[in-house]
Amino acid sequence: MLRFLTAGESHGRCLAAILEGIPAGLKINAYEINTELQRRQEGYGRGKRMQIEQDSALILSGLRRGVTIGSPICLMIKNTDSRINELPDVVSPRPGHADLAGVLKYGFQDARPVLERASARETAARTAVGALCKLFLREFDINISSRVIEVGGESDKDKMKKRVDAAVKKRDTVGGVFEVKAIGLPPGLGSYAHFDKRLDGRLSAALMSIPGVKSVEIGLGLGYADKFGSEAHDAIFYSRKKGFYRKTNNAGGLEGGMTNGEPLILRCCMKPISTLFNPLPSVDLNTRKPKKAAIERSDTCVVLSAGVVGEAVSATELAGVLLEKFGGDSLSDIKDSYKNYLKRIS
Ligand code: EPS
Repeated sequence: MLRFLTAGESHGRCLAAILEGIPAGLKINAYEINTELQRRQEGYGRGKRMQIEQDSALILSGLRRGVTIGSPICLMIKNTDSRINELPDVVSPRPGHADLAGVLKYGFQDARPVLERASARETAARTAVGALCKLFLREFDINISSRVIEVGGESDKDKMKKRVDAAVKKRDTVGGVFEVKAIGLPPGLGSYAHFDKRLDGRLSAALMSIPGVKSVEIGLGLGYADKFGSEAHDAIFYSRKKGFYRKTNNAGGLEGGMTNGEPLILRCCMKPISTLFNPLPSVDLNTRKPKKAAIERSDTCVVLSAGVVGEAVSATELAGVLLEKFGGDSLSDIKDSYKNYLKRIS
């Protein structure tokens, strides 16, 4: 079973993660992990923090001579900006962020302790974990990518940029839609046997847990709503060369909570970032008097970056279900079991 924890605050000493369950025998290249971390920092409309941080992960355990040994892998991403104790109190909660609910939940006097952990900065840790899982999946020719489908309602690249520029001009923010795609998956990962083993549920939870994601669609998603079944479901064909195959993929590669051998297609809506430089009305937590929401350094648009995080959290779930099906001690044993499975189903 694959499990991991992340820890760390946006302006604390570091972001950290411990990943347990990666088998022995996987070559780990820190460069690959750091490439993913740099990808997460990119995107038109990213904020000033991205010029301060050059995120890279230190691998503190779980390796010998660059190869995993089956023990927990500890990753650490140091924060350049680590002024958690000096930064000012946040006394007027930002609509759309965790601020107010967090203050009420924990009984804090201000929202700084809330935003420090609720910040999207945490996704740097999950991106590092996901990068390791992508390396593992690549051993089985399973590859994951993402792309921006829409920004501020526009799907043309130039018009997307114009929407971001318009948001900057208005001291506003803009969201959009990203798509995650996984190819090379065998049928049969995940299970219908118990609701919590359904891979569609697990992937949806992972993606929805990315700060700012407000919807997850699998395949046709909401597009199923106005279709007849005969228009929606993917007819099944067979040929000796291809085995079982489909000519459509409305299911987005998942049926009955399991992969069906087609590409996995996931789409997420990312809400506009909550911090507005032209803030919405809020309330002063001390006086309860009306006060404009706090302004924190932030981004204008993070849809591309959220897609990179989407790849990472999806890779983590996919690595988990692959290990659940094919065992988890050594990479070579898992590969043998995987090969036998592919042979049996072909
Ligand atoms: C982010 C780090 C944060 C924000 C942003 C994304 O750093 P700072 O608060 O120091 O600027 O820039 O987080 C948010 C906009 C948010 O609302 O959580 C990151 O590393 O992705």
